[in-house]
Amino acid sequence: MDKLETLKNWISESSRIVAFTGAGVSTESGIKDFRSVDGLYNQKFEYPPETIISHSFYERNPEYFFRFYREKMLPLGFSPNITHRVLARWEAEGRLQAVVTQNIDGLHQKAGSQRVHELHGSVLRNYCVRCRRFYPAEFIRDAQGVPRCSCGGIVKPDVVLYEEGLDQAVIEQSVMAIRRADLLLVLGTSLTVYPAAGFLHYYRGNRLVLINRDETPYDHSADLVFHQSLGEIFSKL
Ligand code: CNA
Repeated sequence: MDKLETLKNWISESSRIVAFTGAGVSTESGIKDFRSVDGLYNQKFEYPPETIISHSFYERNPEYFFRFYREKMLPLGFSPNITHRVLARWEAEGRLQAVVTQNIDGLHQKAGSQRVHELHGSVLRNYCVRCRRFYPAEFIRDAQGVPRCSCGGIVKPDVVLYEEGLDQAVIEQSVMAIRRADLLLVLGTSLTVYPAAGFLHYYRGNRLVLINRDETPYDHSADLVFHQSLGEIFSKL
């Protein structure tokens, strides 16, 4: 049986699918990832993205951080693609238990997914670091320089920066979903960012499917691997 047929069979036999997603799920919506040949890493900046969106860089140089963030990290006005939509459909059909995502773009929810665990937060939520007042993403986009609350505090995106810890409740929900999964789909992630990539180790089943254009360090431990574009595969599912 060919690989796609196997995948289709596994999907139809599953009722607790978990999708573990990364930036590659959103490239076909027009949002750049970090590591593809045309990703953010390969554009010319004074520092690599991971330096700029680290906690210490944000503390030292908030002006620069927000300039980069506004230009490159604030993906407003994009629409979900076929992969987001199929995952949402499977949840509505009772087949998919949860999406665990490293993405911060909110596109899974925009496609209709309800159980989405956002390991790295979301650009759609922003809070004043002093009074905790909430601000929408448009406020960050439209502000000049460092966005400030009416109380004077910096309005910080609810996004986990490098050097910052993940939210404990989100970790627990993600681990629980992955442990209980009968089929784990790992989609569009280079699996190089930790601790997120390590979550795969919580899976106990024997149907680990990896769909990613480039090779990943986990290819050898997957039960089925596709080095293809997600749109190509999901348009057939
Ligand atoms: P990454 O390290 O940039 O890897 C993305 C992977 O996706 C690469 O290995 C590509 O080969 C693959 N890929 C790209 N497009 C496709 C496609 N159409 N079909 C199949 N595979 C594809 O991204 P990760 O998510 O692994 O890295 C984690 C970082 C990136 C997280 O902290 C994210 O928050 C951060 N990020 C998020 C977004 C977003 O929210 N959309 C965008 C850019 C970076």
